[in-house]
Amino acid sequence: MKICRFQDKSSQIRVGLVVDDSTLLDLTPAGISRLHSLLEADDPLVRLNQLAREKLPRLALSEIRLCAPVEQQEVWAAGVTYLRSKTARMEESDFSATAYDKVYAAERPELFFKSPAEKVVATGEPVGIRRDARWNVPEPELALVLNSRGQVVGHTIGNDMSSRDIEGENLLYLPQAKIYRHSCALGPWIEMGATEAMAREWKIKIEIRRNGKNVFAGETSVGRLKRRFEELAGFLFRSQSFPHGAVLLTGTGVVPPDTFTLQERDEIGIEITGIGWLRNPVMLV
Ligand code: DO4
Ligand code: MG
Repeated sequence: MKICRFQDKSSQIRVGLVVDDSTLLDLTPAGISRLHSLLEADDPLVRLNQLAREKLPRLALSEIRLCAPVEQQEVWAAGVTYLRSKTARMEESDFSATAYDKVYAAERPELFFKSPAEKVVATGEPVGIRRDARWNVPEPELALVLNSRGQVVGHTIGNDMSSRDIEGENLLYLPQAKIYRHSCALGPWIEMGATEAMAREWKIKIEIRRNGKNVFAGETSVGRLKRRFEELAGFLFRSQSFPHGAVLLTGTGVVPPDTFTLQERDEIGIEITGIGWLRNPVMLV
């Protein structure tokens, strides 16, 4: 079952239950005005099944605007969790190469802060490439939606936009390579109820179009993620609390060739089978 945040014609942000490719149920008359109450429920699926049986207004997806599926959660990211990410990063960096090698194998994963909720962009909104970087890439990632108890209650699609030249120059520049305006996209909605075993069957696909032509396409499988979801969530919640819950990107397994960099007006499409599509144009920030 898929839940979303959306804006209707009145511009008010509401919560919806997506029923099929073209329709959602507006949960406002059932007293649900925030995702938080669903994510924190003892059994969100039981609650969603009850809501699905209620007589609620049906809206066409074509008539609403989807908002990023985050309210007050911090967005964090795991890194170097796929072999492909480790090798690409070891190639781009001279003196930091061993750091990537070590963290891939270490017990403790790499986790970094990515974005406050209010800076996350939704599907359809532009993601950014830094004007002081010359090598910019998208990172298509499965995102875990965690409640305040650290439980994985849903999944969404994330784009961890990154400046590879800045990161490659010096690993201490990682926050600048990763955190800037429009550097994090999430959406289109949250898929609820899939187990880790189910999610590991999903494919992550990306396509990038420029002037109407495909300039890069790649794919991986969530099954190639080296670490278990609970392991990543467990480390994130160590000596830390998230009263609003958190979103955790799980790392990229698709890296375009070294000759590729994003350009303004490129169109990025990321599909995770089992969730849907996250689509964003690119702008210079
Ligand atoms: O170590 C740098 C970041 C890694 C990352 O974002 C990823 O592997 O997805
Ligand atoms: Mg990443």
